[in-house]
Amino acid sequence: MDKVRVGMVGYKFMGKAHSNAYRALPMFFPDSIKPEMTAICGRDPQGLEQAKTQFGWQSSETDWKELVKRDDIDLIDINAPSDAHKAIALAAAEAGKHIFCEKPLALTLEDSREMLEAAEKAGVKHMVGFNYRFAPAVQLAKKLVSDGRLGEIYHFRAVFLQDWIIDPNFPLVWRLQKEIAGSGSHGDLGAHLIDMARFLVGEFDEVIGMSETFVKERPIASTMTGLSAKGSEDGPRGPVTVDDATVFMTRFAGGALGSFEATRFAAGHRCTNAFEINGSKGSIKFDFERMNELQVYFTDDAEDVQGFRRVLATDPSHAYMDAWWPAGHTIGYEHTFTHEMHELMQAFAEDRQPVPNFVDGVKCQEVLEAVDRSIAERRWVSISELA
Ligand code: SOE
Repeated sequence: MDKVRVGMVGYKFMGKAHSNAYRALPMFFPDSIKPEMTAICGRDPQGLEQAKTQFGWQSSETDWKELVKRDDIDLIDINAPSDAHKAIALAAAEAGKHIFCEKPLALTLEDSREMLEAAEKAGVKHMVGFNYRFAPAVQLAKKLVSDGRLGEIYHFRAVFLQDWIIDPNFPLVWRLQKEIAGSGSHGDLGAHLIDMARFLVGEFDEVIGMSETFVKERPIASTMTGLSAKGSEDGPRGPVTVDDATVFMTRFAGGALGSFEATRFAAGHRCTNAFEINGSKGSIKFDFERMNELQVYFTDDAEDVQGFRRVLATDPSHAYMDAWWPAGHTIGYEHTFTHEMHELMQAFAEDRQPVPNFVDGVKCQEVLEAVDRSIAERRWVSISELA
């Protein structure tokens, strides 16, 4: 197989990020299988045409049902809003297409399980978009934990803090509507934290959480692109049906304790996706706003120089970095998607499932739902209850 012909559903924030990754791959990872940008799909013909030309797609479809039927497409890339994921993924699997799907995989655990089952039954490759795993500094964190250099892990604490809806007149966009988004900060941001925790520390055992919707009604949105939207302050308002903030605690199966906070009400924090891990031999700290760096502390450093050191994960020996620039020349958000698509293409080359895949999507959804249950029933919930 020398190329993978892609049909992509959605062309806004994630559509742009994925298109950029498909375009960058052949230039920076010339040994990778080449993704061919065969068709882009969206409902609004005008916006679609503009995206097709701007991003460099060969053709377009306004109906995803037509897209999944096309013989000239191998992979369906789903980055439409969350309520569309399941129907498209099931149809894609039915048509024998490989699937990449953005996170959170589905609106509910049950739906995500159906998607996994359909993909497995069809024998296709499946991947879920937890892009932050692919930051080289996060890969370094994984290596330090896996190699035992932090010793026994005691704590994982993570926050994903944003502030883009702190204005009570920010419009009621799809991300604030349960029937389209599934949940609010929990599924949008918390999902990334849960995946990061599973990647670095392992499976969750039990959780307890709480959440709040601080602004309960907002002006109806007229348009949304990325995280910006327009609406009229004086126009009609509608109910916010998701959480603005969710915090929870966990006990990991391996014995470590974890704490998590996802919020869109942290004034001054545009995209603080950060974690800290404390082990018996040391600690590490990561903050996506300084994504090229990992703070590392080892207990066996000489006493007079003990302290966190800033490791710049940009040497050729750091994951993916030999494909980019000389050491010290940093990379950004978009590179996480290029690395993610590289993993997907590697999975084609090696004929294996990419990682993270729908199994990881389902496991993340289990934790999301266990936290929701814990909040509704005001108690600790064991992940095994959702089996
Ligand atoms: C919006 O909150 C958002 O773009 C998420 O949807 C992404 O998954 C996250 O990476 C950044 O914030």
